[in-house]
Amino acid sequence: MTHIRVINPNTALAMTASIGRCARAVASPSTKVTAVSPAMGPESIESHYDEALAVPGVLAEIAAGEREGADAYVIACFGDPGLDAARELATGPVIGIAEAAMHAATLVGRSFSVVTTLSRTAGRAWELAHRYGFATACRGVHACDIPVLDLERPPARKAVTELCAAAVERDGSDSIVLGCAGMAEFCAEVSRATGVPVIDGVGAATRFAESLVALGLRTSTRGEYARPLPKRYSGLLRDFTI
Ligand code: 2AL
Repeated sequence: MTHIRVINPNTALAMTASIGRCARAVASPSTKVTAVSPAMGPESIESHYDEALAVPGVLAEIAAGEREGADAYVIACFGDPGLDAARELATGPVIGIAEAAMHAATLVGRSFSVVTTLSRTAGRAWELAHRYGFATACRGVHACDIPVLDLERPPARKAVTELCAAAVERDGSDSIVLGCAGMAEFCAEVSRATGVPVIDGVGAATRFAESLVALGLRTSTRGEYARPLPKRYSGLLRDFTI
């Protein structure tokens, strides 16, 4: 059995449960999905400050997964917080949902639009599109200006769906990438409303993680992603000493 640890980098437990449902809905029957969130960190991630302070909790969850023998990890926040550091720590593959969604989008069309939460998160989405090599394919990043934790409230689903439909028209794009793990459960509805492929990064990352495990592929330890050098960590970070 393949064990995938899906890490919600924020501490909102209702969102972790929703992320777990979305990952399990697409995972194969022989995959065990464990959805977790860190014991410390921000309740939602919608600034660079939130993102930076979410990373220690994400790394603690990777360390816990290593102790439990997880085969692969998903980082289920659209900023892909701590992805490089997690790869240095984990034995198995680690996939971020933004990276998974953007890769999936470019396998089913030439272009995509991202629909995100607050306007201030658009810069990070563009930064990741550039980093992953998809800046040309990404035709627009659109903010619904609904905070992450308000996505659970009923009006959010309609607002996000309408914005996705408008984004496809405005950008002339082939697909939609949902720019927050809290939107994962909107995927089917947005697909119906827009008529284009809609990519929820949680599902895409879960399936990519499974595929890499099935292919026997792990993060290369040859260069940059080698295990971090042992050294002393002090103060609040003392438990992170390797
Ligand atoms: C996110 C996300 O996926 N989780 C979170 O807390 N914030 N992304 C976003 N664009 O706000």
